[in-house]
Amino acid sequence: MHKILIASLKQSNQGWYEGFCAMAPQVSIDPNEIAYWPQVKDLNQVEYLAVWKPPHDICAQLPNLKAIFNLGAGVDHLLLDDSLPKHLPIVRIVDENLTRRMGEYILLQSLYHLRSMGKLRVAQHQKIWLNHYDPDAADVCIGIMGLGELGSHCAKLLHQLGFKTIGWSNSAKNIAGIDSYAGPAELEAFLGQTEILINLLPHTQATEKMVTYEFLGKLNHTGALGGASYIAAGRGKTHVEVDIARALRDGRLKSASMDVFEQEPLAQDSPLWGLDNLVLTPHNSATSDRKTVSLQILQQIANHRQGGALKNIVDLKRGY
Ligand code: NDP
Ligand code: OXD
Repeated sequence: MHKILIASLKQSNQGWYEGFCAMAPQVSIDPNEIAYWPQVKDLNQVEYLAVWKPPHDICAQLPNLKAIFNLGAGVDHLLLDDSLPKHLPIVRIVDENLTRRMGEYILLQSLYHLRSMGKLRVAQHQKIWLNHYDPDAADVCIGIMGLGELGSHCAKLLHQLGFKTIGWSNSAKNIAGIDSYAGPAELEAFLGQTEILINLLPHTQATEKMVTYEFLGKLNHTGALGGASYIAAGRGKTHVEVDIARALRDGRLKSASMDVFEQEPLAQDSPLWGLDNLVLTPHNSATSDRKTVSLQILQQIANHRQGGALKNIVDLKRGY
């Protein structure tokens, strides 16, 4: 009987199913218990659902569901679905592999902007030997919005690399070497120092369209970097793309890296594609690893079946 159902985007549904089946024996779960949408025999038997952007209303068809597992870290796509049952636990991914990948992306992009790689690439195309001096990382302030699982890991890496590193979140944090700012009251003080702004916020009502042209105007534009840079890897709906394009054109932003967009895939006619001072990546800064994520979810299911508590449950009131 199918007790565990996977419902992901069409292109990854079967891949996740294969990942789950391969990992199941490690936690003594019979792979025959696993199915992927819509190839499931009896919807009444399903107890655990693993999803990424599932078909709308799927939960209404599963009367004996005990828990929903999100196949990624961000749950905005799920919480926006008003058919989602509010009484069931929703579990998100907190995974070392995913955290490490995000760390790689943020380091790569931070160094790209510190070392003026965009400018040097343009010079290379024009065969110009550009005499250029970059500032010391210790003189450049990086500010991370969102000091959760991903943001706090990135903050530690950036601090180790020598950047002056600060962070902003809902609640104050105590991370060695990182100055912590919290809540709306401390946002301006945070932005006023920040030269490279990293956005690792979840998409919630409170964060929607937060990063605007005006918001970017509050960054530190006169620091050692000689301007401000923006790196977005949380969610596209937390910023306003036309404002970012405008800021990149008129110099309010010196440069940017964007992995997340208001609509994905990014529309062919978006002005962002053509900007030399923007590094654009297709929402792949930290893709969920099939092996580690499948195993983690199956471990949670095995533990829950024995009466254990689920970990990493989403707080529906906060929305992340
Ligand atoms: P967490 O829930 O661990 O952290 C979220 C952080 O944001 C917390 O520090 C939280 O504050 C802060 N925060 C939330 N709302 C506000 C607000 N209104 N004002 C200030 N701070 C706020 O999430 P993760 O670190 O695991 O992931 C962050 C996001 O990254 C995900 O939600 C997802 O959207 C995105 N993501 C993108 C990926 C990609 O490939 N591009 C891959 C994986 C995730 P506090 O700590 O006080 O609660
Ligand atoms: C996630 C993502 O939230 O891949 O995990 O965006």
